[in-house]
Amino acid sequence: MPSPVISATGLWTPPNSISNEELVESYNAWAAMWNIENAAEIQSGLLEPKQPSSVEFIEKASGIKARYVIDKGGVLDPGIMAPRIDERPNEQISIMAEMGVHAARDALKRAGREAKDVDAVICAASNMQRAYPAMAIEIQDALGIEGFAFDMNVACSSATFGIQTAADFIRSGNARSVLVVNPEICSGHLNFTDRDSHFIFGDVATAVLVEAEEFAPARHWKILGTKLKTQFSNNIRNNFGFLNRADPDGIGAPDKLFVQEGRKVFKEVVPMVAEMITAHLAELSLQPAELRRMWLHQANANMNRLISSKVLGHEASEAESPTVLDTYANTSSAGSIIAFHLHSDDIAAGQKGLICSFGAGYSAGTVVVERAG
Ligand code: CO8
Repeated sequence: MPSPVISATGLWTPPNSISNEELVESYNAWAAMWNIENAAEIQSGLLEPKQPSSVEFIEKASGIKARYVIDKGGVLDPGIMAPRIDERPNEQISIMAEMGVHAARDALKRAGREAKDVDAVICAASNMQRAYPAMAIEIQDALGIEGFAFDMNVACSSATFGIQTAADFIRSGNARSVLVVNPEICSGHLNFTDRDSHFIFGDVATAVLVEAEEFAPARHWKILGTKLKTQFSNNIRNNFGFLNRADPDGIGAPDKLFVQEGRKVFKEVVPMVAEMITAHLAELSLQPAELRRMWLHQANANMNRLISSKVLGHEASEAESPTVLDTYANTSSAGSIIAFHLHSDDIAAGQKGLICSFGAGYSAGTVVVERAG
C-alpha cells in the first residue's frame, strides 16, 4: 500500500491588513451612529445602547492583533461594515479560486512539481463562494490539472479532513498526487457590527500537496497517522444558504452570518481536542515529549495555551506551539497550515510534529507528521 506524505505547503496572504486599532475605531464610530439613530428606543428602555469595543479586550481575550482581508475599505467604513468584493463575470476566474491558485502554485513550486503531475484537487474550506460548479474544479482548470476535483466543508477542520481524504486516495491507489487547497474569505461571513466577534477572523489561502512517498521529493513529511472527530453542536453556526439568504444589499440578518457561544466553545472544545491528541499519540505509541512542535488551529491564544498544557503537561513555548493569529487572526481551516508553513523549516529529519484543527460542527482533526530527507 503506498504511504502518503506531505510534499510541500503553500500560502497566499491578501495585501491588506487591518490592525485592532483600525477595526475598533470603525466599530465604535458605527456604534455611536447606531446609538444616535436609536436614541428614542434606548431612552424608553426598548433597546440597549451599543457598548464600545476595545483593543485591550481583543488582544487579551484572543491574542489577535491584526488580520488580513480581501477588502479593507468596506469593512472599515462605518456606513457599510462588510467587505465589498466586486462580482466577476463568469468568464473571469472567481476570487476564491484565484486565491486558491496562488497558494497551490506556491506549494507546487516548493515541491518542484508541475501541475500536470497532480491527479486530484480538493477545495477544503469553511465557505464556498457559490453552490456550483465546484471551486475545486475551477482551481483544477486554472492550474491545468487532469483527473478530478471536488469541494468539501468541515468548517475550521476542513484542511485536516482534506489531508486525511487525500491520504486515503494515495493509500488506495486512486491518486499519486493530491492538492488540498484552503481559500478562506472569512470576512464575507463575519458580522462586523457584533462587538463579541467582529475581531475574530481574517482572509487567506493555503495549500497542502499530499503525495505517494515514492513519488514525492526527497525532503517531505511522512504522515504517521490521521484522526478525525465530529460531534454536533449549535454553538458555532451560520444559517446562510439557498433556503435562507442574507439581505443581498447589506449586512443581513445576524444569524445568516457567523454566530457563536464563544465561552461554551472554549469550555467544550479544549478538553475534546486535548483528549483526542493524547489518544492519537498513544495509538501511535508516541509520548507527547516526542513532539518537536504542535501546529494548532489558530482560533484563540488562550485556548491553544490550555490545550498544549493538557497535552504536554506544561505551558508550551512559541517553539513548541507557534502562534500566527496575532497577525492573521482566525483564518478557519487555514490557521494550522499557516503555522506549519511558516514554522517548520527548522525541524530536522526524524523529528515529529502534530497538525491539529478544531471548530464548528464541532469538528477536530489531527495529523501526526515526521520530517524526512
Ligand atoms: N470589546 C470590549 N469588551 C468586549 C468585547 C469587545 N469587542 N466583546 C465582548 N466584550 C465584553 C463582554 O461584554 C463581557 O463583558 P461582561 O463580563 O461585562 O459581560 C466581557 O467582555 C467578556 O466577554 P466574553 O465572555 O465573550 O469573552 P471571552 O473571554 O469568552 O472571549 C472569545 C471571547 C475570544 C470569543 C472566546 O470565548 C473564544 O475565543 N472562544 C472560542 C472561539 C472559537 O474558537 N470559535 C471557533 C470559531 S471558528 C469555526 O469553526 C467557525 C468557522 C467559520 C469560519 C468563518 C466565518 C466567519
